[in-house]
Amino acid sequence: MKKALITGITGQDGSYLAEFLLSKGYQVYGLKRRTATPNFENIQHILDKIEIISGDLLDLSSLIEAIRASDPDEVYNLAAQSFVADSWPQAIYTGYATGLGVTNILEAIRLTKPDIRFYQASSSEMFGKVLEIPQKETTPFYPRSPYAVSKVCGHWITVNYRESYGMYTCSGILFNHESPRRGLEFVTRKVTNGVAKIKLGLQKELRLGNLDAKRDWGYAGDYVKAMWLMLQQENPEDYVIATGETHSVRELVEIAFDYVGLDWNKYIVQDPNLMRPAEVDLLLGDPKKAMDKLGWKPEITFENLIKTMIDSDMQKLKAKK
Ligand code: NAP
Ligand code: G4F
Repeated sequence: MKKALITGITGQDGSYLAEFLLSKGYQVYGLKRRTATPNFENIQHILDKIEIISGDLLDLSSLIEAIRASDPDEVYNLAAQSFVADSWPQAIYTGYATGLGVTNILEAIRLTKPDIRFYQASSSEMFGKVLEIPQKETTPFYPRSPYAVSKVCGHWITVNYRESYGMYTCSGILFNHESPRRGLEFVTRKVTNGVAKIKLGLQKELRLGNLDAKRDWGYAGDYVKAMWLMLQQENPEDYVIATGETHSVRELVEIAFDYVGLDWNKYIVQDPNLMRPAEVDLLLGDPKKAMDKLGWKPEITFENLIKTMIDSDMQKLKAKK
């Protein structure tokens, strides 16, 4: 039985990856930092099938202990301060967690079990003010937020440990991926939850920032399969994972309000406080390498993804009511 350690197991991707690895027969361990209130919502349904290990990406000793305790074949580093907007007011913390945290986990692996196969959650945010359309593995980075700068650090240290020590380390450069488990602060979930609340009479308006920004949005359940596939190859390499389609926030809003039969113009309020100090205007990925080498492809369309998220938010809100 293969063993995997997932950092960030309570997050969106961690929960889908844990489910996927369990379905492949893995023994799954999840690193969980201490929080004052419980946040097991995404993994509640599989808690009896996985083992939780206490630890924090900022605490090297806890990472070494986590690797000793789980003795994994594969480590998936998904933990991060992942909300771009908060990376300006928390630039230093983001640098520690999202950037230096990657060096911590790589050091823990190098010192304990260097033949572990390692996955790093790199991000399309690294392309930032894009230097090429569409973006692929060879496109240079131009990060536009403290988050993206930290991810570039995490990305290159992953490449560096591969080249310096011959370790099996891969980065997946994942474009935005969403699901009903997406945090409420990210724009897709903010919109689907807001639309559901408006439809149910629980909210009167939805305040958003930049409606012109474009993203290549996919489904998280599809993307975790690519993470696993990267670690099953003969040689470690980096891959872009994307749908190859881009949509604006305005299109997202239109699709969402249309689905519940409402006119979005009546409810959307543009709020200057939600504009970012530096924006990433357009992301569009080219997943050709992943399709050719990994045999990976996205399964769910953008429109269906948004509809599924609205259905799920409706259900949750009705259950609460
Ligand atoms: P998420 O829902 O925000 O989950 C982040 C996870 O990291 C949570 O489990 C969180 O734990 C944990 N974490 C944060 N700081 C930690 C620390 N210091 N020590 C240990 N754990 C810590 O993020 P996601 O959407 O699943 O994304 C997973 C990873 O992929 C992240 O690295 C993100 O930056 C990257 N990424 C995401 C996307 C996307 O579109 N979703 C695209 C590209 C890359 P708590 O529950 O305690 O907060
Ligand atoms: O949903 P977002 O906050 O995601 P963003 O910034 O693209 O980052 C996500 O994807 C990255 C991959 O490219 C990940 F690395 C990262 O961890 C995270 O998962 O914002 C998307 C767009 C932005 O252009 C933002 O300015 O939506 C725009 N937007 C407009 N109004 C808004 C809002 N974003 C948020 N969160 N909230 C708004 O009210």
